[in-house]
This record gives sequence, structure tokens and C-alpha cells, in this order.
Amino acid sequence: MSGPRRSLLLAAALLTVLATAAANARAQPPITPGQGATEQLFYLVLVPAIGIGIFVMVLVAYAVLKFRVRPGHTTGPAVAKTHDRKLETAWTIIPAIILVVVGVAAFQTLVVTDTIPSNPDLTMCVFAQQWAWGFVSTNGTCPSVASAQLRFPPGDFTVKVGRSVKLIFQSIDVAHSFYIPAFDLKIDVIPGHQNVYWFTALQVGNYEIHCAEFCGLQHYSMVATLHVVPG
Ligand SMILES: [Cu+2]
Repeated sequence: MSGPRRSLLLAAALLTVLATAAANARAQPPITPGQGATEQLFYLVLVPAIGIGIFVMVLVAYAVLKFRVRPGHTTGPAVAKTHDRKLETAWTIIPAIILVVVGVAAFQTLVVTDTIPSNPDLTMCVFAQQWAWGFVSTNGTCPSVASAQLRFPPGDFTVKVGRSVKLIFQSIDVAHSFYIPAFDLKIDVIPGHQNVYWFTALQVGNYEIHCAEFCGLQHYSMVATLHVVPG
């Protein structure tokens, strides 16, 4: 089998594998609405991006092979082509369309991930401190950082499946980042500032919580667990 044909076959196989992974990801029920929306956006961008990447590589390989210097082919055409209106229009309009599609999809994802429910079923104050997470449920306002510092309650937290949870983040010391990998949820926890986020867990389970911002020597040990129990 010739080189270009083998490359094309390989590219087609890779795209098929990716498209199958994307289809599987879509078929999986989301763990949270934000996770489902983020995953869809990820594959919407990834699959065409890899396709375009392969297409460009194939074109480069074709040009290198076809126009290489070899016996009988030592110079280019006498009058080299410098303009091609149709081609230039195509390579302007097609990327513009792709950018608009990705922009609209990203905005739709942001609407899902970043719209905090106005009447959450549960509001949690999340405190970050070297090197633990603390969770205090509240009906709206969180204890001040100063009082949390005195009675910092490190530990896990438990929520019922299907309930909307609003999270209010405060750092007691340095910059941290609250990260639940399974939920595709990550938000900075910064000293002197409250960040707010939310989730609704749609599947029962235990989910790891990590710190995703290097915050000191024992950063790696800054873990907790979110327990999602039947409602
Ligand atoms: Cu940390």
C-alpha cells in the first residue's frame, strides 16, 4: 500500500475512533448538567479540530512530495500564481463559520454551567485552608473567614441526588482551586473574595474533590469526598 493511502486510512481510522468516543460520551447520561454540557462542547471542538489537523498535514505531505526538487524538477513555474480569489474566499469564510459555531456552542455551555440557581435546594459555604476543605451548610450567608479560621470544620459533604447545590467559596489563607474531576467542575478559591458556583448531581456516588492550584508543600493531600446519596 502506498504511503499517502496508508496515511489516509490511518486518519480515517483515528477519526472513526474519536467519533465513536464522542457518540459514546453523548450516550452516557450526564453526571451533572454542567458536566454534560462541557463534554458535548469538548467533543464538538475536538473531533473537527483533529479532522482539520489531519487534512492540513495531508496537504503539507502532498505538497512536499509533489513539489520536491528531484531530477527533472529543479525550478518552479515561470509565472508563479500569487492570487486565487475563490480559494481565499473559501479559507476566510469556512474558518469564520467554524468560529461562529464554536462561539455559539461555548456560549450555550456557559449558560448551563454559570447560571447559578436563584432558589437552590442547598447552599454550602466551602472554606479552603492549607491543606483541607471545610463545608458548612447555610441558608444564605456564610460565616466570616475570621470565625471559620477559629473553628474550621474540615471534611466531606453529602448531598441528595437531583438537588441543586449553590457553593460559596472562601479561602482562609492562599489561593486554592476547588476541583471535582467527575463533574468537570473547577473554580478558584481566592483570599479576600467570594466565588459562587453550583451543581446538581444526577447520579448517586462518591466523587473526589481536589485542590487544583499549587498551594504549598502538602497541596497533594488537600482532598475530600462528595457523597451523593439517593434522595
Ligand atoms: Cu489548595
